[in-house]
Amino acid sequence: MLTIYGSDLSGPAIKVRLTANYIGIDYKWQPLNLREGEQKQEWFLKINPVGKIPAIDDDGFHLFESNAICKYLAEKHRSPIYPADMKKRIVVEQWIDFVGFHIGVHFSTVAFSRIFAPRMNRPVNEKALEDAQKFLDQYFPLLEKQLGAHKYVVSDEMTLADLVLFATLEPAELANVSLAAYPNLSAWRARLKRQPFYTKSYKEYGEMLVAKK
Ligand SMILES: N[C@@H](CCC(=O)N[C@@H](CS)C(=O)NCC(=O)O)C(=O)O
Repeated sequence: MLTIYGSDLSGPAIKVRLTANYIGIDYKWQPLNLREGEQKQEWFLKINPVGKIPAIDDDGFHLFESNAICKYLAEKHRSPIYPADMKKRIVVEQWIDFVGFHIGVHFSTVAFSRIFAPRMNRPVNEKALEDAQKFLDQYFPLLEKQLGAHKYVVSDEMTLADLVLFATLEPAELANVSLAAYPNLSAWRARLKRQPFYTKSYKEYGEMLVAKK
């Protein structure tokens, strides 16, 4: 049995959960209390020595890092979202890296500053926030172009790159990151939000955050 250790509010954990849902894998969802430091307890450090979520235990096989977990699940279940063909797979990897390095990093800065810092009474680095927003403004148009050329990020086929981007953008409204200037990106997002992999075990991020307050 697969156990996913996570938290409802963690983007990387959301990514793993949505990927498992999309592939159609049965799993046990095990939320950890990050505020209480459950992720640093000895039993969990045996699963992930870094002391972070998400991590999985798949019948004794332990793995951490959300992208590695998603690739493992897709590969294990031979899902077409992670193509077997070498060139097709590398192009998916390319977009996963692009999303991670040029969108995810900056999006996290904005989300942390606008969602979590106020909740945790932490100071906001305004310069870092402004720079992060500028990077997003620079790179969103590229995704807009991709999604204008075909149905999904890489092609007309859904891939892991879509799930990685989708999970990354989940708190957009709450983090006050407007996607209104990107109609293709917005329509792609709305389309995915209507699919069972999302509606099955997921509530809108904002709804969840309010519930957890
Ligand atoms: N690169 C990692 C990021 C993991 C991560 O930063 N997890 C955060 C939650 S979003 C965490 O566990 N924070 C608690 C801590 O650092 O103690 C991944 O993609 O899995």
